[in-house]
Amino acid sequence: MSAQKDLNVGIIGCGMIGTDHLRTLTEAVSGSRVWAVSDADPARAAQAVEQVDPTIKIHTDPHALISDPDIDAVLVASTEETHEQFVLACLAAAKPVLCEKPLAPTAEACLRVVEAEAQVGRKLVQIGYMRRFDPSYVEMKRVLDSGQLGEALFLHAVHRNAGYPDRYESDALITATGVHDIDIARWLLGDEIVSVTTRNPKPSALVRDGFQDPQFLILETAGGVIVDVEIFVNAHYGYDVRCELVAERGTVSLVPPTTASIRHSGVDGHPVLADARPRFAAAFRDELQAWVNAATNKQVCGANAWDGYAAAAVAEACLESFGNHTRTDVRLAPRPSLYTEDDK
Ligand code: ISE
Repeated sequence: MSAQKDLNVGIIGCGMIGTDHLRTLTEAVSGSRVWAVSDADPARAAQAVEQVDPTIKIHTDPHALISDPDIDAVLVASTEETHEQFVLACLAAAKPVLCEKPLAPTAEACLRVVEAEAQVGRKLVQIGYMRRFDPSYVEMKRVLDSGQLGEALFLHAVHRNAGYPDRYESDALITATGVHDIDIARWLLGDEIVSVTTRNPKPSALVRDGFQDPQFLILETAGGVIVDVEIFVNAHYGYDVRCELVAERGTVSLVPPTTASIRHSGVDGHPVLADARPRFAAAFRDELQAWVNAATNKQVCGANAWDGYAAAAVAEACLESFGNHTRTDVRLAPRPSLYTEDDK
């Protein structure tokens, strides 16, 4: 019997995350090969392949990459306003697609993708919520699902970045950053978030006027679990993602990947990582390996299009509450039957 052929992947978007995925797929994932890339800036595409493997083909038109008969699966890492059109084109071509988060900038646009996939009648879309593959979160879910701690009661989450690019507005703390915590809460608890409240402390004096940083979200699930999320994107000292699950008989907390313990100048401590890339290196690698394995069989794993839509709908409710600080219901469209097998 012949060995299975490697999956030929096309990557759209050669910015930081697209180039990281290009490198990880090439160097650390088995069963795939990056066949072609495309970027709105052809020079950036050329630079990315030059750094990793100059034999990779460059498509100037991303739609030509999607329809290239040599491409089996597509990774979308372009700017978020372009995600919808590329994912819809992948669905029309019946090609598995891993789309970076968020699936699209609005819940309405995410829902169009959900509806298109439901029409196709089979799941092809995976969303890059990579925390679902992080060993610490995986262990947290395993312990909760084992039942040994009883039912979940609270989830306390902290999401701090050392610094944030100036081009972003206050909304991005929810739509680009807190959305990871929204997704992980839904996944860990196996429950939909039904209402949200955004409460903001006084902004840090170290950020520009009018930029609300930090922010605080309170999310309530259908099953009555309360999730609180601190988002602070100019925390200065480093990248710090924390999570503690409180259940009836115990708690589980994340242990960030440890490097070395350093004793220096009278202090014994662990260095704080600089950003998401070292912190979630294992998660990114395992996410890509799981996607390649699933896509080889024309399947997906991890967060699906419905998860992408639900996270966006919760984020939108948080933005609504940001304006008035009141408890706001999350309004979800009916879930197509394609996704009901994932119901917990
Ligand atoms: C950023 O927006 C991301 O998407 C990263 O994945 C996340 O880890 C980071 O903290 C966010 O700010």
